[in-house]
Amino acid sequence: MPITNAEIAEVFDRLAALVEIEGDSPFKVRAYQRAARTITSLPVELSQMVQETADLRAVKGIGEQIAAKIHEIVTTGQMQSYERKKAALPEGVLTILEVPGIGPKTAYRIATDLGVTTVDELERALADGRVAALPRMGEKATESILQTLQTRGAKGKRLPVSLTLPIAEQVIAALRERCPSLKTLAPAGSLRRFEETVGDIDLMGTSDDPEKVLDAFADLPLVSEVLVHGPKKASVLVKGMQIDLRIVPEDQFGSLMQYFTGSREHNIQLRELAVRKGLSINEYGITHVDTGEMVAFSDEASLYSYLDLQYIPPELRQGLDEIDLARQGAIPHLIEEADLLGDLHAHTDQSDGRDPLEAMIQAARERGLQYIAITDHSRSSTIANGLNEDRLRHHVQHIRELDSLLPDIKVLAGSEVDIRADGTMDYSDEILADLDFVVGSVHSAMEQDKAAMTRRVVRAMENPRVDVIGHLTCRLLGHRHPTNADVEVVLQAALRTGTAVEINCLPHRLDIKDTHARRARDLGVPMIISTDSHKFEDYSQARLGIGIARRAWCEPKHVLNTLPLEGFLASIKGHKRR
Ligand code: DGT
Ligand code: CA
Ligand code: CA
Ligand code: ZN
Repeated sequence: MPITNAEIAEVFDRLAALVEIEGDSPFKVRAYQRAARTITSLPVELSQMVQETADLRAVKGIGEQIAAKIHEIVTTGQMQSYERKKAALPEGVLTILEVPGIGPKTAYRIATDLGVTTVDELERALADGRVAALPRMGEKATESILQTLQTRGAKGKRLPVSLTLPIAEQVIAALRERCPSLKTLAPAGSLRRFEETVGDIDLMGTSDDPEKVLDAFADLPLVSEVLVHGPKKASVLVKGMQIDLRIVPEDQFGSLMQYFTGSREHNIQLRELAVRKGLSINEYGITHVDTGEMVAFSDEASLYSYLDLQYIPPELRQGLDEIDLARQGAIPHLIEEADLLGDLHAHTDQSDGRDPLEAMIQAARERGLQYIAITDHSRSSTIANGLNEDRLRHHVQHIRELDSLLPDIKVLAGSEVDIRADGTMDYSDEILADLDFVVGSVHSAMEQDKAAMTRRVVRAMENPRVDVIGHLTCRLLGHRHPTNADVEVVLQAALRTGTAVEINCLPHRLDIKDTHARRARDLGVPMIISTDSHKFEDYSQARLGIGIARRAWCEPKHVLNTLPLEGFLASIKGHKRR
């Protein structure tokens, strides 16, 4: 049960904070922080290095002392110096430290001077000015912390699904490594339904030895606080997010999963249906009310089938009309990640991406994509290092040269072109005409009123060279509200002009959102799921867009980049470029 690099890094990060609280030398603090960063970006697992008795000091940034600490945590699962410091801390410091914008010393002062131990209390102390009165705080800082607290990332608050998913996966991976007796382990709740924000993470598992699994769960190095620790269930805090874990025997897993996946509304409707059949549902099974006989379900599909329903994918369990449709056998086969054959929005180091063109193409090939569009920023996006006409010409030429050498992938020479405040495009029509693919996006003057913003986007759609509108509402989760564009009017214009609408997969964007995508689907507006990759790892965010599309009841036919290249190009051209 080896400890992962991410977990070791987390401990070093917290150690740095505790050392800072103690007022020890800043040199030490920085050394631990640096160690955490080094460890995070290490390509090999430290546990493996220790096992192979490799010299850790050979790693740049890891010296004698750090190496000894790593050795200790890998071999014993704990770091004594950290555990000692942690045990000596006043209550609440670690919890407060999880809140973004609060440094170690401030967290300590808030806990000791103000006696604040929970996030709720912290929120009050922020609001009534007690925190602002502390040294080095002030009103501006407290206001921004309060704002963060209210939108994201702390106990009792909701976090975007895109940020929650990696936390859940990290915990699942860590627990799996430590618990060979663990069989199934998967998220339920709002995370599984792919709600836009998640209040807490619900994990469901099966094991013959639940207590052992729950003990290991509470002991995970990622865990900053244990809230509940019982025989069947435990709750902990990881990175400020509450995680509940329930473990049952295998033959009950279907019922457990169904119950805790929700949504509440869906479950209420399901229960009403069951009552009409003389049945009652709970987390353990379905009971025949007249005889008292209970049936257990090891998987969800057999539970739905027992109620004469088609299986309902979690993303559709929203308490709308899904149960009626399942009774009629009308639940569609929803789009899946493997259906995506192309990615139509990617940046390189020519604008604000991290990786060179070659690396972006290579990663797309490795993902098995049949086509991609390279869409660097246009000239007006100066902060994003947008390309002027001259640089664009060279870039396009370079893309086409590379493309001609690669028989297994089509690389389209495109651009993400700014839609200017008046709705005109940032390159001339002549230049646009020479591109294979054009994403039109708003990146400036985002505060325009409804009429102006709507007119602006519609005008861009009316340009026959604009294939798709990128991140239509421009929201940044927790940071920026959507623009005032009238989405209904814009979608109608998309339909009329044959312009596609993007589902942007960047974790902080997720734009358009599920309800907009549902409307687009119902109207027949073509959609494209794009990652807007700024580095090659971003291609894997496609699953976030898939989650949105699935919540919008999308099948492959509703999303253009499920088409093979020829079909995709024909469809784009057929829609617009007559
Ligand atoms: P969240 O955590 O606020 O993002 O939303 P959920 O949906 O994950 O809600 P949560 O964590 O409170 O509970 C998970 C699911 O478990 C929920 O969707 C429905 C089910 N559930 C929880 N408590 C109850 C309950 O008291 N009655 C019923 N019928 N279902 C419940
Ligand atoms: Ca939940
Ligand atoms: Ca929960
Ligand atoms: Zn972009």
